[in-house]
Amino acid sequence: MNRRLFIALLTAGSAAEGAFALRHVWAAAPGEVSIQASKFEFTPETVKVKVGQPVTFVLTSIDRIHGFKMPDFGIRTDIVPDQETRVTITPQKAGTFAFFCDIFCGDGHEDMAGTLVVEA
Ligand SMILES: [Cu+2]
Repeated sequence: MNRRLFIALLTAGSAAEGAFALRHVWAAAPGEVSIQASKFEFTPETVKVKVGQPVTFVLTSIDRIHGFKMPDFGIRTDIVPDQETRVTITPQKAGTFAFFCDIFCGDGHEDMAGTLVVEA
């Protein structure tokens, strides 16, 4: 096999894996919300939940250790690559609440934030 063909096959292979990984990230069970951390964002950035209904955030990172802090709910945890971190809350009041990365992860770190919208 010549070198160029080999590289093309490698590229095709990793693109297919990427698509699978993306599907996997979003395949959350009922009551679960997957949030993926990467430099320098959370995906999704806005998460909607209902008052009084328990919700488990399934946190993953695709590049390095990030933090996940949600001060209004007393939550802070690390998000470690190749690991799922689960945090469960039961929001008791409607409103808009911030979450953000609290581990310095590079030049865009200050913008690494998201919003939890709790609907009545
Ligand atoms: Cu950060």
